[in-house]
Amino acid sequence: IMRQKVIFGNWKMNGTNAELVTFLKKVDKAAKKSDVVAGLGLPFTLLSKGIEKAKNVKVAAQNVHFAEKGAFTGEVSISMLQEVGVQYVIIGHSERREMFAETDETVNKKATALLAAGITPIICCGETLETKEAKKTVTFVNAQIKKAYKGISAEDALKTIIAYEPIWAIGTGKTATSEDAEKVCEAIRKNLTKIYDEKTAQQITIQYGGSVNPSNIAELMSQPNIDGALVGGASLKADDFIALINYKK
Ligand code: G2H
Repeated sequence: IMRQKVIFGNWKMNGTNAELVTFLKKVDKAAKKSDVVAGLGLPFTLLSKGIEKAKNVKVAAQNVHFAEKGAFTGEVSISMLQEVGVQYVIIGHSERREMFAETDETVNKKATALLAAGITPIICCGETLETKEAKKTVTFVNAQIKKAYKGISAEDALKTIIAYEPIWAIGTGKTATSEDAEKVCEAIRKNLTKIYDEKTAQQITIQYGGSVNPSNIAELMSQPNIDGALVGGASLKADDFIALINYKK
């Protein structure tokens, strides 16, 4: 995949199959006419229905285990996701890092395994308020990215998406200013140039996430290094999601 405008919703632990069907009836039509790649991160129980009903909306899982199979109670493998047709997986979301022991190492293992299976990982990174106030955001995020991409070739890196989500902006109503978000996304791209090369770095899609909504998306998307958005709360209502993917209109 080449660098493109990619707006994904992230339903987190929300939604029923019935709600998803109603949502997609409206959103799928809008996605067909939108000039961005629209997608939806769904809980495991909604993936099959999402894939069945969404023709113009990509479907992502919100987690996966890196092992092929085995004694991992409560986990889902890559081939299980492939069986239902999943093509994208969000990995390393800060909620999983904070509450479910996700680490840079497991993120790297998941990214590596997903790429080997031909699935696009959406790799999340982002700093806490404490790190931001200590002015260590770029150092911290660069370290997360470096560890996430450890051992991954430039060719495979091109098949990934990065989501920069400052933790202090998630679900708090506090969005990073578009300038702040741009600065960090620019730093991430510079870091990718160091890890790989300029050409590779220029082709990787970088999303911003953290209290994105219909009224702030256009300004965020107008930043040169912000190619897309990962949207939680505002992706739950069809009308809001349609406004997000039609931010240009
Ligand atoms: C960040 C984002 C979606 P929200 O977690 O991944 O959620 O838009 O609700 O801040």
